[in-house]
Amino acid sequence: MNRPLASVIEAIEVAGLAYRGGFHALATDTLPDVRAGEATQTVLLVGMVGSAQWPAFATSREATDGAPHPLDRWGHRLLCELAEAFAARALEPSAGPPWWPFQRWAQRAEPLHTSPLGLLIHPDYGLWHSYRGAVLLAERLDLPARAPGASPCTSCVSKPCLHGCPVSAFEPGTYYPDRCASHLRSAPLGGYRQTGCSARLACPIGRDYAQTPDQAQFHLAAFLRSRDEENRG
Ligand code: B12
Repeated sequence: MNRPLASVIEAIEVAGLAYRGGFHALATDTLPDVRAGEATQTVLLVGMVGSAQWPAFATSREATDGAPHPLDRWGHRLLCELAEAFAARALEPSAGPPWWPFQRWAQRAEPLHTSPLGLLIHPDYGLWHSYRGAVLLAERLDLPARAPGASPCTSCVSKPCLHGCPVSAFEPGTYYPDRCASHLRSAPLGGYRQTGCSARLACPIGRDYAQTPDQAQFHLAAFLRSRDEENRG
């Protein structure tokens, strides 16, 4: 069976996620098989873009049940439903360490480049996009050829992202998450906690896709919890 890509994209969007491109597996990828004896041929990425998928998550049972990691659990449920519908295998970005190389895969699926912040930048969505999973198919879908494009960061001379952080949590090639976390903890409620990461907000690309205030607050709170978990070991 070789289903048309359009029907796959439609199913992903109906499920409540964004289609984030796909690529054909290479022997060097060492991807797991879809099932015993059925090698992975196509990898499709699914995720979130701007605040488009946010209301579906914010009103989901996972967002309101009070249990930990609501976004991961919501994404997991949707991804498992998609995998079942496509007879596919699902891989998740939060499963690790070791982590699946989602940022490397993403650059094969869409015209993305590594920004000075380490996050991948998209020509339209800027820094405001993320991944909820990869769908591994045993069939080789017809994927459109992807035109390579220059990184918007190359022509960005002033690099406001690198000057946007008040505690220099980003230096070229390195990210210091604990500098960010201690600053957020000392900041009064409101400010960054209301609007989100000032380094990301300083980027001129994709501003229309910036997170809504409740989305930004959710992610900053989740980031602080993840630092606590990491530092507790
Ligand atoms: C561990 C992790 C973190 C750690 C450490 C991140 C770090 N920069 O050191 C912590 C918890 C601090 C963190 C924070 C955040 N993260 Co994070 N994180 C991950 C995770 C789970 C694993 C990354 C990893 O180590 N991969 C292993 C290597 C082998 O994978 P790889 O794809 O081959 O690696 C490439 C990248 O690492 C990239 N790279 C990463 N950082 C940098 C920095 C520089 C300067 C360069 C040149 C390259 C580079 O280069 C590699 C080769 O291409 C990924 C999910 C995933 N599975 O990838 C999310 C992920 C990278 N994080 C993501 C996000 C959104 C964030 C936060 C914004 C979340 C938040 N709201 O706080 C922050 C900001 C992080 C930042 N600026 O880098 C997104 C990035 C999406 C995007 N647009 O690129 C991912 C993909 C998760 C997702 N669900 O979409 N994260």
